[in-house]
Amino acid sequence: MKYDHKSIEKKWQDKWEEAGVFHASNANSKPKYYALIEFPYPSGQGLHVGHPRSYTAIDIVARKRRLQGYNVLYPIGWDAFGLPTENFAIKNHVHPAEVTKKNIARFKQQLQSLGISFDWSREINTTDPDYYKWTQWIFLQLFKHGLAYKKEMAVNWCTSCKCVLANEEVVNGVCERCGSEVVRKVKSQWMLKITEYAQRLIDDLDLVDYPDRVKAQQKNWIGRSTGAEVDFTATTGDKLTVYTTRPDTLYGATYMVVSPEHPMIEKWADKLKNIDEVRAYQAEAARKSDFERTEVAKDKTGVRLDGVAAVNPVNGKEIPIFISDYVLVSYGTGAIMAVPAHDTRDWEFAKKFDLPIIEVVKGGDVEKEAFTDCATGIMVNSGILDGLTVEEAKKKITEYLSEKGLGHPKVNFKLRDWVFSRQRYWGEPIPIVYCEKCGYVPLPESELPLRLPDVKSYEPTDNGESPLAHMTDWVMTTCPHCGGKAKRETDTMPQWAGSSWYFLRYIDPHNNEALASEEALKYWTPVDWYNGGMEHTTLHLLYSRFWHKFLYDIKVVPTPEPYAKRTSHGMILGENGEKMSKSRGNVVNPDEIVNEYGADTMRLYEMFIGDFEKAAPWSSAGIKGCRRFIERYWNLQNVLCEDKGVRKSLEISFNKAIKKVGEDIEALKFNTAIATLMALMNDIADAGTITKDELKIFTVLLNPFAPHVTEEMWALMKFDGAMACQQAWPEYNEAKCTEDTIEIVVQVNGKVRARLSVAADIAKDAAIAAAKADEKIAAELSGKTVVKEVYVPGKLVNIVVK
Ligand code: ANZ
Ligand code: ZN
Repeated sequence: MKYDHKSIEKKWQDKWEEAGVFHASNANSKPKYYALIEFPYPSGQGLHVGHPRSYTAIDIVARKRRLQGYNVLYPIGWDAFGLPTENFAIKNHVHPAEVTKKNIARFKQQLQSLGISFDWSREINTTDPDYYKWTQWIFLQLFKHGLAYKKEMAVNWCTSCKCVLANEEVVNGVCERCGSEVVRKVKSQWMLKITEYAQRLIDDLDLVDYPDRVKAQQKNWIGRSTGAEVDFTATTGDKLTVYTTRPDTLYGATYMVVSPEHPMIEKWADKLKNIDEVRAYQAEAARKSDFERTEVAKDKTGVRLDGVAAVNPVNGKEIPIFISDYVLVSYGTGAIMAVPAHDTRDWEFAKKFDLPIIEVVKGGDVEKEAFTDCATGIMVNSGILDGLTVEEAKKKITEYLSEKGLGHPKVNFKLRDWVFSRQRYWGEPIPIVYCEKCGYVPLPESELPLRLPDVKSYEPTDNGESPLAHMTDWVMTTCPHCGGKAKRETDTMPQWAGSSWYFLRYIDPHNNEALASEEALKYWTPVDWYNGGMEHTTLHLLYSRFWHKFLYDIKVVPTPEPYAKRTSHGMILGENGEKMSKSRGNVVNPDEIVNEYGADTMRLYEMFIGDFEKAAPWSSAGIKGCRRFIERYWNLQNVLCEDKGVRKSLEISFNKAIKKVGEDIEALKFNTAIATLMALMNDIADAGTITKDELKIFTVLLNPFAPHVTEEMWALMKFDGAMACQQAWPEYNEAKCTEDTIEIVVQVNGKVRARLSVAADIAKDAAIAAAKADEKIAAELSGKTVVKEVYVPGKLVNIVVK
């Protein structure tokens, strides 16, 4: 019979759905397993061949877990709010909801054609009012707990998207999405206090299994830094506090710098002789992004505040104060003590403005460059600190300052609060009204969802207001608190809102009373395995950990962390090794691959393409090789023999393959798992025939990778009423996994009772298990209590019983 992927694949997709074999159940005595992939944004381009790399990998894990007897939840949904849809809607004059509906239909059809074992009965959509009701509900809880607040602030403004961006969305000074210039704009914004969770977001990384690079990136982003705050006094009598990580270098401070936005400048305005020059500099700095301002390579600029100076608290020396844009208002105290001998930026600034450079740690040549790498250096020119190591000096000076009331130890974080409002239409309305009498008032929960009204035009306005602001009827409302006139918030939430908690909704997606029932949350959380992109490490992954911790604090979820294990896949590149893109003309259409070669080949190929965690270029030749392998498997039905069981000649091949495929799946080594199956196929070909039992095992091993063809084989062979995906994952015998066997003796209470042939490198547990599985030993042990088990490697097992 010829292998016809088209008829086979559609048939089994329908059968699975009819039988509901991938539906997870919330009332189940089996152990649970929650497998998760980052739900897609249903873009107009349809599915990219990169999507199935992640989905297939976790599908393999999910399918294997089902075969291992778990109740598996592997859900899917749509992260459907966001700019591309809105921009498309503006350009083509269609409602974003219409665009979303169409895009979802296409994505769904494409995903279903791949035979991924999603539980479609739990499909969610972040733009569905029944879903965003709960996104709004969470926002209200944040507001009620003081973690959502409104603030006038300079924000990142994308000149092309006409929209505020979070710090995380600004990459190398440009908009992450469109690559356009990002400028500073002062606007009133909704903010979320993620900074309140900074320490816990670091500490609790110890509770989870994430790749080291992901943990490191999150820690870096949160940026915990320890040092001290030190009070300098200005000649005006005002206190000027700095944050420093190097209090030991205090004697080397030869000038101070305050950020151009520092409030003290206003206070000193009438004392400054060069106030015009200062103002001009402030205006210039306001136009730059933090990225531009803090770039190390950038030429240092600044203006000396003419008319005031500062006094160094430890030696009473008077030093000048500058404003410069390399000091940010939003970090530390917005003011620094500058130590040019030991800080590169200060050194460059001092050279340019001809300021003194005083060496306080010995070991470098501070006339040539700043000596920064001085952890082992000895203090000089430092009064009470002379002769100490840097570490000793840090401790001593901090104690000294604390005693004198001149400073104290201080921890700072780079992490900033999350700018949460967007001046766009296609997002969740923020359920807050503004009343002149009562201020910002939350909508009563009974009024959720606050639906997104229809508007005539989705164009953002140049003055930075959301299109909702034009909807006078919708905007004008009454205050839930005093009943007086009030205005609705017209900004919407960012795209990250819906994805910050979506994995909780899958658990109980049709619940009208709560975001999910307590019972269901208790059963399913945390997510056992979550795979997604590295690009989300400091965005979605961090945001959702923050929301989850908040929900944990208010007792909505039972676990402090949302995801027990996180992994990341590499990108799939074009055949030329470059990123796939329309402009490069190297985009592979998944529909064409599925159509021509079948979903099983596509799946197998994407898993075989290379190291899962690394980028890999597409290869047409590779696709053909995978197709040939599936055809070889299909043709095994022509070489069936009458023998029973696994034949002696293939015993080692099968045991080895079961072991290796199982272990490789757990370690994300899908490519070597497939290579193992290919080697097993070769061994079978050498044997010339296959027994039904051997074919059964091969079929179950291959099933998570190529689910359709294996189902068809199972049915054709009339193996056993149920489907291949409902069988048990095969077991292996450790002793039969390697040709390299040795003989060990098995003793019971010191008497030799059996001799066993086992793998030479057998582990203790496996050796003892093999011993107990032996018939004679089992008989010896029956009815007795094992009190001790000893394994002397390569020699013997002794079991002591009572
Ligand atoms: C004196 C000093 C001497 C410093 C030295 C460094 C080396 P992290 O590790 O990033 O926390 N700083 C403090 N506030 C700043 C701001 N708002 N804008 C720009 N720079 C600021 O770095 C803390 C160090 O960065 C602080 O320690 C301060 O310079 C500077 F040999 O103080 B240091
Ligand atoms: Zn009111």
